[in-house]
Amino acid sequence: MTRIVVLTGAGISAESGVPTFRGADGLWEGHLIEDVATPEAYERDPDTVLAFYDARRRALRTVVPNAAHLALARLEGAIGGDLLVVTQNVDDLHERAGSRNLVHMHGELRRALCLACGSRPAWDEDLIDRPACPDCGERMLRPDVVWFGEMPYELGRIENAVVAADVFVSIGTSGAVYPAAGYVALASAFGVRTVELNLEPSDAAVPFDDARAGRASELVPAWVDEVLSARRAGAERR
Ligand code: BV8
Repeated sequence: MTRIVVLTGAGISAESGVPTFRGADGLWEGHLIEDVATPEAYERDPDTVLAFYDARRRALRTVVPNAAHLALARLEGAIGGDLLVVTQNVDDLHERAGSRNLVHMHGELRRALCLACGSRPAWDEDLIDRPACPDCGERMLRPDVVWFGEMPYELGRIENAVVAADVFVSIGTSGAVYPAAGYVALASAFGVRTVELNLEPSDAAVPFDDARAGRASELVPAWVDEVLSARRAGAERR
């Protein structure tokens, strides 16, 4: 069966109203992402960083998944474990659309990380008031989000899935941030077919076998329909 790894970035959530990082509105509450998404910024000015993430966590309550998130969940419903979605996004729109085979390589807005005990509790409230960790009681919670210079989550699992896939699909990402931006080159080196569904061609490390320009809410459902009809045709031939 065709094993598919999908990598998503901010562009898949753009039509849900979640601003991207490097588009025209690429500032977050007036900040450059590289200036606030770092451990140094948190050390230097924790309140600014905590307020930045509190605002983004609260904003999640005002947005809903779009047709692209729903199409990926529909694909998982049809092919189950043959699909893995790896997202760079820290929003919860893939989960709310129904995706379960999902890796948040850059963490999640709706989770906190305790600097005292290391626990990662689900979290929906503000962190600016230094609430107590539900596990150890210490007041040292930060957003469970991977900042620049920090190690992303589940890299081994992701790389193993990419090299073993039949198709690697990159959706809504500028290919600006590593190691995520390197996955297309890894896939290509292992003979995996590569597809890009993006508003405009990204400055990818290597060219995609199939690059389609357009909005995710249109490109992704159409691509999922193609995959499912090809599987049906294949099943009928057997
Ligand atoms: C690390 C969470 C050590 C925070 C984020 C080489 C190797 C390894 C590391 C590096 C390297 N070179 C440099 C580095 C360091 C650094 C890095 O890559 N820096 C860049 C700036 C050069 N990387 C790191 O620090 C990473 N950690 O390296 O650890 C290591 C070393 C080796 C191996 C392993 C580990 C950690 C990076 C994680 C940072 N955290 N996010 C938060 O969200 O607040 S990054 C943030 O930007 C996002 O999470 C995302 O990952 C990233 C890129 O953003 P995109 O998702 O692509 O969004 P963007 O706005 O850029 O683009 C949107 C795209 O969508 C556009 O193309 C647009 O055209 C398109 N679009 C828009 N609308 C639509 C659309 N497409 C379709 N439909 C639409 N409607």
